[in-house]
Amino acid sequence: MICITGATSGIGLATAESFAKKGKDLLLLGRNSDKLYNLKNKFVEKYSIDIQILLIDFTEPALINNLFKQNRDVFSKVECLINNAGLARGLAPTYSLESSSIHEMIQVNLVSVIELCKNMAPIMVENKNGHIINVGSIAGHYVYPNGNVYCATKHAVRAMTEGLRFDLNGTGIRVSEISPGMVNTNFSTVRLGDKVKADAVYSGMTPLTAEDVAESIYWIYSQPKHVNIQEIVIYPTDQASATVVHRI
Ligand code: 8X3
Repeated sequence: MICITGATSGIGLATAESFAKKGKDLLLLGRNSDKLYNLKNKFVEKYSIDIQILLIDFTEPALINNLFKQNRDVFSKVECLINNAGLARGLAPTYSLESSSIHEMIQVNLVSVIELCKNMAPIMVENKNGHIINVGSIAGHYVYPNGNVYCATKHAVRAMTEGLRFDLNGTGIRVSEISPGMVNTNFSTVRLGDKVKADAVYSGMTPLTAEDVAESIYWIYSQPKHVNIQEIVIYPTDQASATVVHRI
């Protein structure tokens, strides 16, 4: 069973579908009950797989310990955890950001990821089987103007992923990260709070699609067990760095 966070849109949705197409059962974690159950109904019918849903709000990572305690039997079936849920809220100097936005990014992008890894890893060790794939960002490699807190969370995710690899070395559990550049999802709409401004982010260039990233995630997973792809950094061809983008 493949556990995916943030599966109702963007990279998470495309990743869920890429695994569903291969007949993999899914465990979807998130807070939007309607969207998750609609997705479940669609994929169960289309791909004849088993899908389980557990509702959790990643702005409240303190709840994750209990989620695992109450659903130990479900999590014990997980062979791969994909920590995809994450967001940017605002593209502005730190002192202009709402405190609520700062806390939301840290809770969802970082603390929840740590709590999920912390709870999942011992189960995988006990099962002698498992793979954790964290969705990072090129913002985990470079800090760009007005990226501040978002970049800090993604730098921390990269450090956390590396740290977990040390923790789990010798157990056979694989730990990987994928760090995408510009991907045309609702990421920029959430970040900027405006669809028109978000569309301008990708104007005149060809961004990655969520499916491009999902395909790489599946490839990371599908390597033989003795092969651990530590990280894939994936950019659109039109993007040379966090700040250098070719536009027509
Ligand atoms: C999303 C990519 O470059 O907007 O994580 O930070 S970027």
